[in-house]
Amino acid sequence: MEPIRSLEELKQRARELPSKTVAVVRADEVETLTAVMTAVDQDMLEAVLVGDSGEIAKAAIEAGVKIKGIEIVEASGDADASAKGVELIRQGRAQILMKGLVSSSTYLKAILDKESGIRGGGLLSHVAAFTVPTYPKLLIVTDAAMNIAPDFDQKVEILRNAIVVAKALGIEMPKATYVCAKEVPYDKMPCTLEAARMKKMVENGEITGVEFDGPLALDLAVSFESKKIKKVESSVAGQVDIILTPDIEAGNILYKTLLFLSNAEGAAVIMGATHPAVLTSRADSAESKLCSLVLASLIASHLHG
Ligand code: COD
Repeated sequence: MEPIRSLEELKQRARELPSKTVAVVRADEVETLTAVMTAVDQDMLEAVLVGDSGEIAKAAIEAGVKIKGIEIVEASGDADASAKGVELIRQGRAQILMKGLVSSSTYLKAILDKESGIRGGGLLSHVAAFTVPTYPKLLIVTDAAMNIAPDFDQKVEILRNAIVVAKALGIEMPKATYVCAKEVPYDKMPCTLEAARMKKMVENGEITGVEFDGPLALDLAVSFESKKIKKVESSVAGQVDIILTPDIEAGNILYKTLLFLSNAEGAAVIMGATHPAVLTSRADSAESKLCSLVLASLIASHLHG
């Protein structure tokens, strides 16, 4: 499959995929319902709404969407709704989980629950994909919202989860970097040493399915001009598909900079569980929530057919 180069292309592709079902945790939120019902109306997805049916009906009126015929699973409160949403995935009645008006940590804890959750074998992490007006292809950024201060092994897992997303987007051999403040290993900057160690792991075949260079500063990751000026020899510099950030602050600042200062459009998903889970922020637009849903649907098809 040809690589998907923008979120617009992603939405086109979603219409051609077999329809998946999304379980929406506390669907009584206007932007979430708007996104979900747009996807349903355009035959991209089916939905089960979880929450207080009275509140969901009110939100539907406010959003101006019709939810007649859509299944509602009654739940009261964040923890109950999160648990019931996760249960729908475990029962095979839904293949995508989506966060509505529920706190991120309650939602994530339900996914992670040892007894009743949907953990996969490895680490769960947040992966975002952006269409940026100044960049010619999708830019994947990780981890902006789940792992707070990952250690080195967790960063390797975070990279692996992002590689799965890139493959789902049709990028056969994604180019990835670990962004730091410098492009040479420097013992006073631990991230640069980690990036160099990761590069060795890729060279040794311990991490596969990716072309990796690091450390790279952000300018070198995305700018051929910078690569030329700094005379850096790298097949990755200037054209990365995946940016791994050192911690949640760096990831979140990059994520929000792209969205709020760079006119980017973003989609995001939690990877590493048995099924993809949408974790959007309350500030995200209905359009951004729709893109996240569509990304999750593409990943669900990639993972489970
Ligand atoms: N992947 C797999 N298992 C995990 C992960 C993970 N990313 N994180 C925790 N676990 C497991 C642990 O191994 C343990 O078994 C259990 O879950 C509980 O672990 P704790 O006690 O470290 O985790 P919690 O429950 O206190 O917190 C986990 C959260 C994901 C809720 C926490 O890391 C968090 O709050 N992250 C930030 C979420 C957020 O607020 N994002 C939005 C704003 S950016």
